[in-house]
Formats: sequence, structure tokens, C-alpha cells
Amino acid sequence: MNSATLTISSKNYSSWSLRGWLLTKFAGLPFAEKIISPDDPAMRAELLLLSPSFLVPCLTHEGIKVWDTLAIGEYLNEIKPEAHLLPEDRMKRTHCRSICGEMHSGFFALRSALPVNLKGDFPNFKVWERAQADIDRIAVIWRNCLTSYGGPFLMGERSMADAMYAPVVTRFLTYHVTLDSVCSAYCQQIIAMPEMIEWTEAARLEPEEIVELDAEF
Ligand SMILES: N[C@@H](CCC(=O)N[C@@H](CS)C(=O)NCC(=O)O)C(=O)O
Repeated sequence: MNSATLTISSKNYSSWSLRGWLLTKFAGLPFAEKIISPDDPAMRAELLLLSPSFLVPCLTHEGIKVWDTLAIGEYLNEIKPEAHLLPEDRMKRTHCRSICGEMHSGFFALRSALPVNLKGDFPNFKVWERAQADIDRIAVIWRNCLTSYGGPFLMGERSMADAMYAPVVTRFLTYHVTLDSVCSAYCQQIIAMPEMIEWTEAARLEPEEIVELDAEF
């Protein structure tokens, strides 16, 4: 039996659920998924009990409850240090935390204008100027990491940063965002991960279009 449960919502729309789920997978912690349907009032009442913030993801493990993606990542790094969610080298670790923090607290224009929608495909999408500024900043972050540490992941080996930026990768693909070859190769690296394939296949099987969540970030 799994000693951990991860509460998440729609796999097609929920960017934070994807981050928390990838972090838990990368850490190698076996877990059961509890999927909350965002438009079901009974489920939402249950969510309040499971996640004090009323937000997902929320991880429960051996009686400990941890919510908010960064806190989940830090917790997983503490209990599974061998997974290197945060790099061992202090300078790299600090860099990793900084770019994860930047994702967690920023890029609002990108997040609101290009919502995650794994089943969506919008080839002629017009990117708003402020969203483009976010995209440009993300491309600088990625290029800096990939050239400094040699790839194929942002910190060289897979880390918390790749989980944090994975929903950005899916947005870039959904909305056909123009990228240079370094960033495009990174996107391909992320979507080819077995964990991403598993998540995307499950998202495609989700039956309903959740209009409410089309505006989530
Ligand atoms: N800062 C939070 C953000 C979490 C968040 O906004 N989650 C969204 C789903 S992606 C949510 O739970 N929204 C409320 C709802 O769907 O009812 C984190 O890092 O985990």
C-alpha cells in the first residue's frame, strides 16, 4: 500500500497538478492519486479537508500534509535526497531554487493568456506583447541553464526546475510558440519523458471540456 497520496485536479488543464505530480514521480516516492473534479461541489468540500489552501496539488505522506508546489518539492528533496530534485552543488542548487521561484511567483501574462490545455492545438495563436515578454525571459533562463550545465535538462540532470517548467513546455507546444533550436530541443526532451507521456495520455482520456478551468493558470 502507498504511504503517500497526491491530490490533484484535471490532467488536461491543471498546471500546478502536473508540477506536483512530476515532482513526486521524479522523487521516486510511490503514491496514490486522488483526483478532484473542480466542478463537483461535494469533491470541493472534500478538497478543503485534504488541502488547507483549497488548492491542488497537496501531498500527504506518513501523516504529514504538504501543499503548495515549492513546499512539496522541498519536502520531497528532504525525504528523497538521492533523487537530486535539488542539485548537490550549492551554486547550482541556488540557481535551481531561483528559477523555480521565478516560475512560481511570476509569468502571469503567459499563464493567463496561454492556459494549459493538453488536448488543445492552436497553430495561429496571436501572442500578446506582455506574454511574449514572459516567453522571452523564459527562453533566456532555459538557454542560460542548458549552455551552463550542458543539458539535456535545465540543471544537467533532471531536477525540480524541469517539473516547474514542464507546463510551460506544454503551453509552447499547444500554442505553437516560436522558439530557437536550443529551447525547442528542450521542449522535445521534456515531452518525451515517460512520465510526461503517461500524464498526457491520461489527460487525453479526460472526457469533459472544463470551461471554468480554461482560464486557470
Ligand atoms: N501556488 C500554488 C498554486 C496552486 C493552484 O493554483 N492550483 C489550482 C489548480 S492548477 C487550484 O487548485 N485551483 C482551485 C480549484 O481548481 O478549485 C502551488 O504552487 O501549488
